[in-house]
Amino acid sequence: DGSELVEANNYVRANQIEPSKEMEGIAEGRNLIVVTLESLQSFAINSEMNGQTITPFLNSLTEDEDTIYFENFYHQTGLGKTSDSEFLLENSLYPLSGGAVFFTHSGNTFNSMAESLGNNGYSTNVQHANTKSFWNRDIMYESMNIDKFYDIESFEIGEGEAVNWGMKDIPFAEQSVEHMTEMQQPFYSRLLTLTNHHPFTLDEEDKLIDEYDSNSGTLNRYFQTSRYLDESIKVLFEDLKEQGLYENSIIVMYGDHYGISENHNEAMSQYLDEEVTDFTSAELQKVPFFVHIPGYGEGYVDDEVGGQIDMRPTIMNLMGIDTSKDIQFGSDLFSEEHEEFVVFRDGRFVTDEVVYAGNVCYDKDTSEPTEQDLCAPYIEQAFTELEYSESIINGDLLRFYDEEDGQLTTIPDVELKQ
Ligand code: GP9
Ligand code: MN
Repeated sequence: DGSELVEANNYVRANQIEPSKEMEGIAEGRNLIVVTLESLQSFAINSEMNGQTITPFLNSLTEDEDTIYFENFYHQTGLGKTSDSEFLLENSLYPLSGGAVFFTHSGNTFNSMAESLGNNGYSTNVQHANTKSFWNRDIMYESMNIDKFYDIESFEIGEGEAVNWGMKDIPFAEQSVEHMTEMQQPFYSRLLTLTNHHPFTLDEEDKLIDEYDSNSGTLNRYFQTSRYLDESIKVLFEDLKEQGLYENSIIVMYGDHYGISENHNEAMSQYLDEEVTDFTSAELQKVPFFVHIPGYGEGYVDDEVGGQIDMRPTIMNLMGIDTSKDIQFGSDLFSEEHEEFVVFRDGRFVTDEVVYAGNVCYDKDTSEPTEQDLCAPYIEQAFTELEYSESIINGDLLRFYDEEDGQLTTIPDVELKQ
């Protein structure tokens, strides 16, 4: 019942922190471009495969003066894969344990980032060259108040421009920027890439590096499709500059989930040159998170431990939009007060000191099991947090929340003490 909202709200308020003053509004009024880097894991960034660079363009961004790159950032998705990452991004709520929330709760009331930006004068859209009903996106995007969905019908796929799941990322990047030239500014445009998706197949001409040489064809090809994805991001940046959209935009990019599952542990251990333990597997859930602000000038690599749940509060603070009255489970990564505690959808968690996986508490420095006591206090918090988020979704509780004044509205059968 609605009393769960009261409890969840109390929990969120008790854990609320002050966003960074320094970063507040740094991108206010600019266009916001968010790119989902399909299946890209952090192990590919600033690394080589048999002497070949996997992501040269993204690597250059990690050293770029206008980019903050988060190297200890984890995905928190479950069965809903890409769609779960979109859900985390838009709502700063956890996805569900039992299925894709895009399918199970698409009729709910949400307070998405898109809706909030829309209320602040932004036109909002998603661009993705796939069938609109995939992951039930067409329905869910309406619930999240996204103005427009540029689905496969909005793209022209010429000869040789499709591979694997559909349109290749390079022509997709080009046409996405063309669409942006027609959008009402300021806009919030979200791009979902697709080529770096299992089974990671490419046309010969798009293979910019060799395959790897393990017993896993999947991992072997993954390096090549990651390399191709990287190239498409370079094209995206070039085209934004060419169209004069670059300077007045902020570009945020994140990896949505792992591309290489635990079925490929043997091949991964060959690549990493170490045994893949439960500890390693948890650490492999790191995905890249880039915040690129043209003209910023003070870029650096940030080692703050964070997760996808933090994207909404972090971005909204950059856009100068107050989220202190929103129900969010994440917080601003740039804030001094940000807590280094990331809960995975399956209950594993990571702090700056420990990793909890397979019911074992690992010391991050040694990668070895350590005293369970060091993890114990977090085990309950992880559970509580997932529970509160889940109860909000299952009860469609944001129906009873007034976003504007941040107050609980009348909840049947509950007496509100405020
Ligand atoms: C499909 C794309 C990929 O539209 O989002 O889906 P995934 O399998 O990664 O969730
Ligand atoms: Mn995906």
